[in-house]
Amino acid sequence: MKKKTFFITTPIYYVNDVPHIGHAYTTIAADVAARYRRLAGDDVFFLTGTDEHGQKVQQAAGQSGREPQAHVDDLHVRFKELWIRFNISNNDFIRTTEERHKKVVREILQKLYDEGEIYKDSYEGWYCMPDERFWTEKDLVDGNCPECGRKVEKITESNYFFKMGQHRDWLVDHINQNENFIQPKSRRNEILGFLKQPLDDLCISRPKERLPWGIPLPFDDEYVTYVWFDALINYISTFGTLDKIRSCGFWPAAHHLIGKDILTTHSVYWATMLKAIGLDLPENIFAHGWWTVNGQKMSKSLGNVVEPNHLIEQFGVDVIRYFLLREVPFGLDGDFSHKALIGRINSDLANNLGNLLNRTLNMLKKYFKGELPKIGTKGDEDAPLIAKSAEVIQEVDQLYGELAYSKILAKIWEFLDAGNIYINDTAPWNLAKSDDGKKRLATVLYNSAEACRVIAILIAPFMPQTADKMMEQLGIDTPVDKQGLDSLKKWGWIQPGTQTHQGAQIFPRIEDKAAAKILEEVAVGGEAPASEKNVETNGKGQITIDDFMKVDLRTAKIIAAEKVKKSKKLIKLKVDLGTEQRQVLAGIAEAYEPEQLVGRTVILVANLKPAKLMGLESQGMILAGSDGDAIILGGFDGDLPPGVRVK
Ligand code: ME8
Repeated sequence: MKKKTFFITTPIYYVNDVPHIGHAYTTIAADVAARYRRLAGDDVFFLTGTDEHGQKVQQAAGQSGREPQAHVDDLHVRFKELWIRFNISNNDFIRTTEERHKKVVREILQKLYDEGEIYKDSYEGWYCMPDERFWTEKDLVDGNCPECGRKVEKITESNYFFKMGQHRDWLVDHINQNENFIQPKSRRNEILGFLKQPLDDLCISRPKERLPWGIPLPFDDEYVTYVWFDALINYISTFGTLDKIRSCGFWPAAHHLIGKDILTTHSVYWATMLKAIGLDLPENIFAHGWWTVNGQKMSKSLGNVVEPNHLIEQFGVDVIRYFLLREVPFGLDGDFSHKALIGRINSDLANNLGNLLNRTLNMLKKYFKGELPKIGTKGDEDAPLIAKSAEVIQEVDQLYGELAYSKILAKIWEFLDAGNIYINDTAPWNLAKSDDGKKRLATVLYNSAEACRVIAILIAPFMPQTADKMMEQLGIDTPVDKQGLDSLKKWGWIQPGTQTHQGAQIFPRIEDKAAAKILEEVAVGGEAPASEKNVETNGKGQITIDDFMKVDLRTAKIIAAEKVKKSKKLIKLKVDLGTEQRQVLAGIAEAYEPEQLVGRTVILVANLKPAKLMGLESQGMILAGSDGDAIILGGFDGDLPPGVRVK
């Protein structure tokens, strides 16, 4: 029989910054679905990668003082390495600067141009630099970008447009007729609402003189391709030419997993692009929710970005994989806190999962020298356990269709509870007291070991390392993927006579003292790794250049200033960093009037943990020197644009 194919993707992430927990979330979710389909025996293709063109990346490269290519060559590795650490099983990692991708982008552009789907026109609009998007007058909110709230610029220029507007009616029909095309339902309604308005054509070029970092249009080399038109094509460029995409067996994708921030680009831009290219639409675009940290938006400027490498070092890979997908229903927003994470480790992993495996192996060792006995006397408690296993296996399979990760884990844990209850109800410690009881004990421990194996297979997509460790302790040599879901079809796969080896606890409890220490560290030091918190000196009070470079000094232009009420010293500043604006409080009111400050370029410590002064948040600190009462702001001899790194 021909194998079923399954194609799943993540967004390709911008390499303007290092990966954080939000990127890890989507990638782990895709990995779990890919691993499950492999266990089911499907032919799986799992794609992730990096988005390396466009304004954001060009700007980030400029700030690090490098050419864009050198910048992306360096930064994309952080993503690749993190995915290796997280045991991500992607089949390909695509970079949009690779020739194989650029070739397909050019092929598609030329085809659409030749077919009259792309035209040139002069355009006047409001442009948001950081978001790289044009807006019409009516879109603006208080004159600013409706998406990020930052200022926009009026731009008139000639550009190329993709005839997207003509596709509205069929797209609405498609969404209405295919319930699963956009999930969850609330997001689907959002897009249907958006499509009630006329749909504009899409500007798909940028003049090279304004933005050189992109793929040149094959029919006009004065222009480069708009970064989204380029990036979306990654989902098919992985297969080579248009002909190969049609014959590879993986298109259309089963799932494009994305965050809710990029739903319009996927469900409208990408869908209409595919239609124009003549390819089928993906089966499902799933827009999951947004992670905040302790109730706050994660942002570099607030210094609260959760660094996944640090979490892995502290808690281990599988714990993080489990927590992210268990804590929040996929599709809803979630809040990351160490307290919740420790709670899950202790209750779900140590108390429940660890306990079932541990007590089973412990009793096997005690009563049977670790060797799995044959089934002996059957009892009333057996059938409910076996029935629960079958029910959970079936429901888990259905829930994968909805990518309902949190419910899947809750279901698996129902079976775990059933396993622990089975042991409590059968009370093996009493059975061990008589010869008759021992025959029943053999059955109870056989069933408990089989329950542990079933659980190991079911959790393997979420916690692959843990599943392997469980198999090792159960003495099973056949790898999880060789056992596959087929091995769950009938109760009793594990062989009597198997020699089990009780090892270390797979999830030790985090005791109260250790938990308190972790929480205290987080409260004091934000999310930075300990190694970055302590600057070591060499005994002469000197630091290394690496230590100095940890301080992110940037040029910042003051765009507004006002005295803080009831404070003699503080001035509230709004500063522009090129890519963002920040509020900073400076103790310079006795030396400067607010009007003197607007328009000046100052030096900002940009990665300082935000602090509250007089109830107002300060997102950084500006540098000044003082001699007695005189305070003088640091600055430059000449003009520098905002956001430049100061070294
Ligand atoms: O948008 N919570 O890349 P990007 C949850 N290059 N998920 C989050 C998150 C958070 N706080 N922060 C980021 C781009 N994500 C484009 C995509 S695709 C053809 C081009 C995840 O680096 C989430 O998946 O800004 C979100 O959609 C994605 O990272 C945005 O990554």
